[in-house]
Amino acid sequence: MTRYESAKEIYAKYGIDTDAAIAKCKEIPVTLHCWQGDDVIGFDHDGGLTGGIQTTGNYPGKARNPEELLADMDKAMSLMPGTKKVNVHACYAIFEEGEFADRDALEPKHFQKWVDFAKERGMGIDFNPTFFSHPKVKDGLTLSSPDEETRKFWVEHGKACIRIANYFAEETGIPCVMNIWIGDGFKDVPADRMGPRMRYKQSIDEILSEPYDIAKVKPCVESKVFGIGVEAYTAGSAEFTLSYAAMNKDKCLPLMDNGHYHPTEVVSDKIPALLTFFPEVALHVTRGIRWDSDHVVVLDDETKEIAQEIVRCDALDRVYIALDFFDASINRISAWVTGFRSMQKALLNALCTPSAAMKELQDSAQFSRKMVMMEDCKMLPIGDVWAEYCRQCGVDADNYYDEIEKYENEVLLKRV
Ligand code: RNT
Ligand code: ZN
Repeated sequence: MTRYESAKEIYAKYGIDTDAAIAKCKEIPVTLHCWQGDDVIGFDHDGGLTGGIQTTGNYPGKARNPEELLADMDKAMSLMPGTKKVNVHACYAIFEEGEFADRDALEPKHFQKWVDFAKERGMGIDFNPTFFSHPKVKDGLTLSSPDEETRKFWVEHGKACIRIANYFAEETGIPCVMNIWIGDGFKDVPADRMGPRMRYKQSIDEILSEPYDIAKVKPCVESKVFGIGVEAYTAGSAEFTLSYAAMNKDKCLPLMDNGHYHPTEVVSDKIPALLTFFPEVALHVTRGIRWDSDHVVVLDDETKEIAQEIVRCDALDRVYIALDFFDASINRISAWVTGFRSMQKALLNALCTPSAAMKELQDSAQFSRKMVMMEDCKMLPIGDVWAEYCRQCGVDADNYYDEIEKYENEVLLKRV
């Protein structure tokens, strides 16, 4: 008997069909963000990263141009099991030699190389307007700016991005999740909290007045509690974005990034709360250490619990799962692969959990038995199911770093 066969028998005693879990896991799209590959810089500006987010570290070999970034993504994806979608930020427009378009004038053609890349690999594309790292961010503000020219510029950027998101959906045949996140806020106690929020609301209204079909383009609003340099106040707070999404349910989705809440709040608990009201919700899965640090996702308790909730709520088709982390202190390809695999492990683990049985124990108030079963589940041989999943997907279950190290020596370290 192989280890997988033995695991299969053990899970069967809990009523779990591991073959079905593996088959299901293969179909769940997880969106891989392009920005881990170059520390959230992109191709349309020379300056550094702004907006209250930060990459730290100076590991050698980061991608310096579109060719390198796409090659690195390819290398990373070759080591990942499962269905991938790619997440592109507007600042990753790929221009022809001598060509340039500012953010308010971006067109679908500036993203044609991304479409080619995605189509060749049978992937969909998600998209993000880039409201940071640009000279038109005025006094730290974009869509909430009191300066009308500034606000308008960023509204035009948002509208351009809707058109590009539509192009992605049309070309790939897969809906495009388009996430609006702004870093607008204040370092110190504001004298006016409502003004920026009223302007932000008006700006999102204006962006979403651009025609689109919600079946194809799925605009999201992502909240945030604070950023570096905007510790006292953010315009797009949790209450603001959630209310906006709730009041505009037919036009957009709420997006929760699990680094964007107070440290004892958990997104896993918010998922069923939102699913009670929204047809669809979107996630950025990340790992914050003490702050919104965007460490690489690992198989920790909260990542597992996020996956558990999506599966328990039978909401795999209602929750868009995207990754959002950026670590510049380690091999960036390894960061991508480890983060993606961790999310996949969490999903496979959730699919191999006897949730229905435990729900019954809860509903019949058998809490002691439920606790015992939950603890027993932690010792089930998920590693053997994972190994079989990886085998079926044609990737190694472990030791993938050897391959990355080879690429580092042969490719990354030559980038000087
Ligand atoms: C920032 C948000 C946002 C960004 C990306 C790059 O705190 O999480 O989603 O990380 O848009
Ligand atoms: Zn995010």
